Amino acid sequence: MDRRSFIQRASIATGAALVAGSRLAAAQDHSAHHGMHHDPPPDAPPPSLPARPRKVVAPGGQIAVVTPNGSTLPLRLVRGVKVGHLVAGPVDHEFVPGLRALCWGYNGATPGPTIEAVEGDRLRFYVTNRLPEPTTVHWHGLVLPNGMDGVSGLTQKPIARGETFRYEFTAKYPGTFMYHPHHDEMTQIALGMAGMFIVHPKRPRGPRVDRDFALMTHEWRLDVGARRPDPNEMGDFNVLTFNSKSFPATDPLVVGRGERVRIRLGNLSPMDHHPIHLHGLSFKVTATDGGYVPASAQRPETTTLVPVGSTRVIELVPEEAGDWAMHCHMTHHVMMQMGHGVPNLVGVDATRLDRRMRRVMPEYMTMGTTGMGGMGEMGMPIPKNSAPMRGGAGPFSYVDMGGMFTVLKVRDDPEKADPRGWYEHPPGTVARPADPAQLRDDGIDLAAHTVPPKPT
Ligand SMILES: [Cu+2]
Repeated sequence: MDRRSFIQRASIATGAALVAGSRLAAAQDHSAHHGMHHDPPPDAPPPSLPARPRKVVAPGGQIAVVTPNGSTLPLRLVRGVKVGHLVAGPVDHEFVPGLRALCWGYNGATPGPTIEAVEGDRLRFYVTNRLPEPTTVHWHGLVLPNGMDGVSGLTQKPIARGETFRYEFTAKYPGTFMYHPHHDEMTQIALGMAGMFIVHPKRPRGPRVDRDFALMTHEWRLDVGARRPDPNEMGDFNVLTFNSKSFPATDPLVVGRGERVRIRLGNLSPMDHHPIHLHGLSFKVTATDGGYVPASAQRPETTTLVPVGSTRVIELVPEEAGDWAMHCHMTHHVMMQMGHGVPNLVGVDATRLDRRMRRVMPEYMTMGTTGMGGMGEMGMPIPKNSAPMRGGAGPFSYVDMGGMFTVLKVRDDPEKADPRGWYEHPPGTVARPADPAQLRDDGIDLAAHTVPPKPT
């Protein structure tokens, strides 16, 4: 066994022996320089966000919904009926560069394409099953004839492997809905079968929006090195996603300062509710999958809980330009595979252990004793097909969050903005090391706050 594979095994098998060599020190030194650069990380996928997502799709000038990292289902008008085709089947999916898995989805993607219709539309969906087991499609939140509700055994026969079923109904009410299987849902939803279903109102409700996005939260259990998510997991999910992508692979949401922005959040995670938090502004929840929230009942919020099996529609008008974090506020939901199952070493004195280990491995160093910031960036060897604990390159240093994390990029001229570029801060508007003279001037006495003695 060479040293590299020993390091890998040591860090995976024991968790405690999180090992890094001289490269660690180099990485830490490097991150200490808070230099600005505006290059995208070398392995960042090109964002699929169109520069001007303002195709009008409904009366009253209502614009098309953008699904970051995703797509919209094409609908063909055939004799007054809008016809779409969903193909349920396996998907070789990339969560983030370096981490792929065999998932299930619709039309070769997870989540499936967003369905976009207008109130009153007659809709016909063909569903072809290319999964190894039967499936159905349930149109979550829509009011329709009972036999179109897609509950296997209760309202229809399951769609056998190789079969194509026809669903047909009228989009009676506008709203932000979802679709998913109702046959072996534990397996099929856990493997990625879910999608958004948006019905625009015939007459616009509330102020017209300039941007409209759809984001599905999801969580997965994908053991390090495994190729298939585990649908039996009930608690410890280690891949967290927006539209089945983890940061830094999540497409940013590029919007204009002062524009009215709508974000439609959906949650078909197996087990968890996600408190989705936006920085730098407050928003209102204007609708759920049950309908519109009356203006008199809309509270200002900075975080909204999106429970499993529901949607929350938020509207906001950002007033400050910048790169604003948008993420699940569960701290373990902005963390990836390698951060799970690690023993707690915070505050542990590992001096003796390090001394003994260095007899066999000169570069050994126990990690995690002073906290775990920066663990994603250390260049620690990680196993094939796995993701670091968290994070990706940012304009100042490594961003210590991954998973269910994306960036709301508020720009003065969003049409010209490079979705991969970072915000250029006006001079003097970035937090920086304090100036000793100013500290004195402001009456801050650092000597008054002594550091407690090191525990022995
Ligand atoms: Cu969460």
